[in-house]
Amino acid sequence: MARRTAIATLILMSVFLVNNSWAKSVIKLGVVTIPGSAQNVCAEKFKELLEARSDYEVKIYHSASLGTESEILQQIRMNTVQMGIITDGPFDVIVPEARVIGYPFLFEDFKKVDAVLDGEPGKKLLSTLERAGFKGLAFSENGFRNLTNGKRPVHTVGDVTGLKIRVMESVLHKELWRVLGANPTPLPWPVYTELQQGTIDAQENPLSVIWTNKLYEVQKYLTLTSHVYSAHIDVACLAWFQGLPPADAELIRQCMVEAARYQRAWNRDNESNFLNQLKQAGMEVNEHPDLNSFQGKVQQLRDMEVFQDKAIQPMLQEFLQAVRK
Ligand code: EAX
Repeated sequence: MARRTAIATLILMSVFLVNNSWAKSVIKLGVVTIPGSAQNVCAEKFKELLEARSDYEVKIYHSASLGTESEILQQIRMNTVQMGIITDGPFDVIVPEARVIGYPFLFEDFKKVDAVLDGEPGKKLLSTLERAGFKGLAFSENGFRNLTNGKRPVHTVGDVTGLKIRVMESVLHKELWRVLGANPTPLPWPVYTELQQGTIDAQENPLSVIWTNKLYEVQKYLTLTSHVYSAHIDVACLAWFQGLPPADAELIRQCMVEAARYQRAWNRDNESNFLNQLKQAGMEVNEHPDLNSFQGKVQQLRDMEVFQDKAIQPMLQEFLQAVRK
């Protein structure tokens, strides 16, 4: 009898142990960027928070190990990857409304960004993503994007003429740089090699990206254009998310909201640091370009198809009204 009980206990214990390790659900999370990048700061924080509060294990796939941002988005839709922290640019091919975040010169400063993205307009945009199979959880950020190039100092929009510039795989960004007079080529991230080899002359990204990826080694000139604000949209596969126990889903959402808030503060606290380091690394920086000349040109873009599309107009009007408040 005693033997039987012992065996039964052993079986129970092993079932418990096996179950316990197997029960640990793994969440695959994709980012295209290298450790230390803006996306990764958010991903790491999310992992830390969720793992501390639950049995989930978050596996971060970074440095393009899952492919480009557009490819990660497809994998999230198919639930082969459950979550991603993806720059807003590539979303606009799938959900054109996502383009409104990158409406040129929309946000005056980070305060406006937070008011709009954390407010009703941002919430509406996140739910619009459901149409395409994404659960929009939060916005973390890349930041305001600035132009770098290896050819010449850029002061006015005229200096951009003919520059071969790499843009994100985004309808908006390609059109924007065409209107500004450059010669845009959509390419997935990263683009260090193309810049080094000179197949492209220029690119545009926030200061953190330029610093983290050592673009100062291959680009001499930096112009603080802040032409668009660039968010990351932190998403999950909608079908997967909806299949979770509601308390788990809410915990995941909450952890991502907190991680995003933490990451935005990190980005902002470090901006002037990044700029100083870029100067020290030898970049020639134009901190006060003639932004009026850029704004004058993008006026055309605002009246164009990329923003006039009927699907985009209501969202755009909502964003425009919100920044005026
Ligand atoms: O963070 O493709 C891009 O230019 C993005 O900004 C990229 O995710 C780097």
